[in-house]
Amino acid sequence: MLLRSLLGVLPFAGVALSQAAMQYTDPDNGITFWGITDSAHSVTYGYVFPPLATSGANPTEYIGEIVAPLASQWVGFSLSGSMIKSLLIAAWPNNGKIVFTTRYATTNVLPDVYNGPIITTLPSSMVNSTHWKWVFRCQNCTSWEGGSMDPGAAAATPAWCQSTIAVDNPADPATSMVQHTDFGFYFFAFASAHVSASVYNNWAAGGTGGGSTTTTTTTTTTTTSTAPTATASPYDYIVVGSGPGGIITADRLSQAGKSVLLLERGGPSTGETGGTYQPNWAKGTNLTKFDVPGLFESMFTDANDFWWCKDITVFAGCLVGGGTSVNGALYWLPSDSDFSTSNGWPQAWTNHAQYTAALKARLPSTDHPSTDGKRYLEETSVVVSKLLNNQGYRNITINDTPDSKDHVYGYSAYDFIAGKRGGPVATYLQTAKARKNFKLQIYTNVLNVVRNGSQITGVKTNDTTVVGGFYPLNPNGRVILSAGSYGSARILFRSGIGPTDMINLVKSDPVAGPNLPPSSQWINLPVGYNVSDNPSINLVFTHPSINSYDNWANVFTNPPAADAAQYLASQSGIMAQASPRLNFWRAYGGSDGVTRWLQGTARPGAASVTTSYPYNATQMFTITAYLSTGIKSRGRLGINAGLNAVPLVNPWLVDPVDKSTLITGLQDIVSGMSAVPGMVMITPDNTTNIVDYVNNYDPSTMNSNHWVGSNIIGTAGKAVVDVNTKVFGTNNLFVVDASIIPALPYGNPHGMLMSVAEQAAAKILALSGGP
Ligand SMILES: Cc1cc2nc3c(=O)[nH]c(=O)nc-3n(C[C@H](O)[C@H](O)[C@H](O)COP(=O)(O)OP(=O)(O)OC[C@H]3O[C@@H](n4cnc5c(N)ncnc54)[C@H](O)[C@@H]3O)c2cc1C
Ligand SMILES: *[C@@H]1O[C@H](CO)[C@@H](O)[C@H](O)[C@H]1NC(C)=O
Ligand SMILES: *[C@@H]1O[C@H](CO)[C@@H](O)[C@H](O)[C@H]1NC(C)=O
Ligand SMILES: *[C@@H]1O[C@H](CO)[C@@H](O)[C@H](O)[C@H]1NC(C)=O
Ligand SMILES: *[C@@H]1O[C@H](CO)[C@@H](O)[C@H](O)[C@H]1NC(C)=O
Ligand SMILES: *[C@@H]1O[C@H](CO)[C@@H](O)[C@H](O)[C@H]1NC(C)=O
Ligand SMILES: *[C@@H]1O[C@H](CO)[C@@H](O)[C@H](O)[C@H]1NC(C)=O
Ligand SMILES: *[C@@H]1O[C@H](CO)[C@@H](O)[C@H](O)[C@H]1NC(C)=O
Ligand SMILES: *[C@@H]1O[C@H](CO)[C@@H](O)[C@H](O)[C@H]1NC(C)=O
Ligand SMILES: CC(=O)N[C@H]1CO[C@H](CO)[C@@H](O)[C@@H]1O
Repeated sequence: MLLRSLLGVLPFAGVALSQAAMQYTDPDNGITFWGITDSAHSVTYGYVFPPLATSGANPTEYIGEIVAPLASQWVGFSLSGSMIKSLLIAAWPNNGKIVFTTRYATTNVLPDVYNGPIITTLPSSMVNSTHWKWVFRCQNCTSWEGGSMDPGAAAATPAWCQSTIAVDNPADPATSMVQHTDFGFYFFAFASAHVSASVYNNWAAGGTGGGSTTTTTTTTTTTTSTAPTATASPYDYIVVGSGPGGIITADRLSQAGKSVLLLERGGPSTGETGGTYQPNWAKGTNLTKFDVPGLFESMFTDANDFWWCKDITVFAGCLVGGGTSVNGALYWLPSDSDFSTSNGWPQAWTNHAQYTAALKARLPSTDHPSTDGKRYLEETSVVVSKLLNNQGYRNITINDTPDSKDHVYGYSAYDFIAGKRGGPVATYLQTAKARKNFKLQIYTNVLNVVRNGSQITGVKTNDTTVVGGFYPLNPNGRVILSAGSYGSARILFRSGIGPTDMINLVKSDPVAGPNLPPSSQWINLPVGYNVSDNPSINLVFTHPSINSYDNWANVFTNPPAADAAQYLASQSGIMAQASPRLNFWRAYGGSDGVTRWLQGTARPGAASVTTSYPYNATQMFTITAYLSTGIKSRGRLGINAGLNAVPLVNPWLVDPVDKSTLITGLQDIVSGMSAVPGMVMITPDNTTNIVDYVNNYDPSTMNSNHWVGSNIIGTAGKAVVDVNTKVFGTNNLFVVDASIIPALPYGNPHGMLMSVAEQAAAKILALSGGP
């Protein structure tokens, strides 16, 4: 990445210091920092250090935070006070998460990305409707090439810098950026900003509060808070997480007469669940952001994005419905291939027909979601169908023949119902809620399962109204984890189940560590390995017939008045559908003898465009090409020291034939362009060929949010759950969510996952020894 300009060389001499670092406690995380809030931009810069060494070298780390109003597009600092030959750290918000960069400049141009510091973003980092906050641990951060800062200094002058101009590519830590728009210095006695090792280590591991402010202070206050005395009622089944896996399982178990507690860490989503977050234009109705299909693209551009799990570094929905309350709702009934042994399934799972039929009966699909039966904004499907007709594709109704996935295209299908988001929340959750033996409890975060060896006795939650936050099971009761590919893996680590390196991170955490069972009871399973996600690459085009719908930019704040009115009146029109319009599939034989499938999704608008030529944004549309069934690449997910869930090894295009197949697929797509007069590719444009485009594609934007495999189903020694979805080495712990799926299906996975949940619930009920 080329840097457009530099952070700048700050003149140091002669600057009058108007502020001095003071001690304050951040109310959100309870961490005691020393720092300032600059008077010009109201940006807070805080730091706290571990104790100085009594002999030998001082620790080389600290915890810092930047709290900035959204007007500050990016903020940086230099603890040495110099901008050249010094460690520069900058951060900015992007899609509800914080992106940070470490830089170093030797001259007054081009601060390069600098390697060496080990930075961990801590869980209290967040973005809300007014501010962004980055709380981080910075290790190996007190010295750098040719310089250092002294954490024992009695007088130092760190610098801050701030910009009202966004970095060029906010998703990319290595992005170019123009020079800061303002900067300043202040006085800081680093020597006073230290806390005890235990307090520091707690905060550094993501813990909150509980800090004495200096190493010399001892706390003698007695606690006056009253501990809860109520004990939670036991249940036959405790299901953790109300995503599609959890909702369907909980519904079927409660239908069978079992008492079921469904615990969800997030809050309401659609109006039906009590959700109230809605655009102004829908005020006075029960239609929320999560109900209106046309608001899908605005999930990624809303500053108040409370629905994303803030402690998972990829997109994951933390609200009732999980991913199905925020996703594009593309809904493909599973094929036989999706459940085949060649796709990793045990033989006992291959006969999925009755479960898929049960799903279809509860949750039909539609490729014309508008309640008037008409299709809207279909210019993109017309153009792309012309492109594909020329290449031997057939036009089908996709969910009529789920096994047809080679050289076919059709209108995008969804599980929208009556012009609104449908999915498991609108169907299965409603039947469950009508039963007396079912309870959904929201805003309850499950921390770990509580177990005595292989026997699970219940779950520990953050609920402070019951003793120990503990929810017990009935005798023979069972726990089912449905917290998603990242969430369920983390609960397993925190319960002493998984690879030893992950459990040791939990052990080091002052809050979570003590809840682990003794190491003699740890269960070593490949939790987090084997993860797969579709690699996806966008091609952006223009065509004179396209209406990009203003790239969906104003759908939440100010959509075309007629479209909003039509939707409010009858849930019809453009707002009754998410952005995709056409989907297509093609099979590719690989040089390694393996067949891989390519899925295309076409939609008006584009997430980003890179071209040096002028183009007409009103006419742009995107084809996303995903590689699905057959890919060999696998990654690994896990947790970091702050217990945030993170990808540890990226799963995209690791296998060379995956990569060459996707390149061939992209080349095929564009090869037919001459048959469509007026169609121009603007990303990549004609200065970049497809091979270079793929080679230089930012991996973080290859993510399709279709993570599977972290708790892979299979045989003992190779997998995490057995043929009944029971976690190996336990008597009564199960996982039912996307994490058990052994390999990606042909298309976006939630349709297939819901059939998995139907089948899993049947197998769990049939398994002896339960309640
Ligand atoms: C932005 C985006 C777009 C997508 N688009 C599509 C699409 O168009 N079509 C498609 O088929 N798929 C799509 N997907 C993927 C699909 O949504 C997921 O595969 C699916 O939601 C996974 O379901 P799940 O049950 O495994 O977990 P999730 O849906 O992730 O649900 C997990 C639930 O558990 C809760 N939870 C997590 N941890 C805890 C805890 N410790 N205690 C209590 N509760 C907890 C969460 O809050 C959440 O409600 C998309 C995903 C994303 C993120
Ligand atoms: C610490 O950072 C320096 C660069 O400043 C780097 O050379 C060194 O390898 C890093 N040390 C560790 C242990 O990461
Ligand atoms: C956003 O977070 C900041 C920092 O914690 C806080 O001061 C502010 O009140 C929050 N705003 C809202 C709307 O919650
Ligand atoms: C909204 O939902 C509530 C509760 O289901 C219902 O009583 C009310 O009539 C609904 N309002 C509208 C405008 O649909
Ligand atoms: C597919 O064929 C049907 C029937 O002829 C037609 O109505 C539809 O528009 C075609 N689909 C596309 C995307 O062109
Ligand atoms: C438990 O965690 C959830 C999700 O983070 C949160 O909304 C809730 O307020 C927490 N409850 C308590 C008592 O802290
Ligand atoms: C744990 O299980 C063992 C046998 O499996 C039993 O002897 C012991 O009493 C149990 N401990 C508790 C605290 O329940
Ligand atoms: C851009 O495209 C739109 C829609 O085709 C058209 O109305 C408009 O005139 C075009 N603008 C330019 C500058 O060509
Ligand atoms: C590349 O595209 C630009 C913009 O569409 C066009 O002006 C130019 O002629 C093209 N060059 C070649 C070599 O096709
Ligand atoms: C079923 C399966 O493919 N399991 C693999 C998961 O990953 C581990 C570690 O790479 C392998 O050993 C397993 O075979």
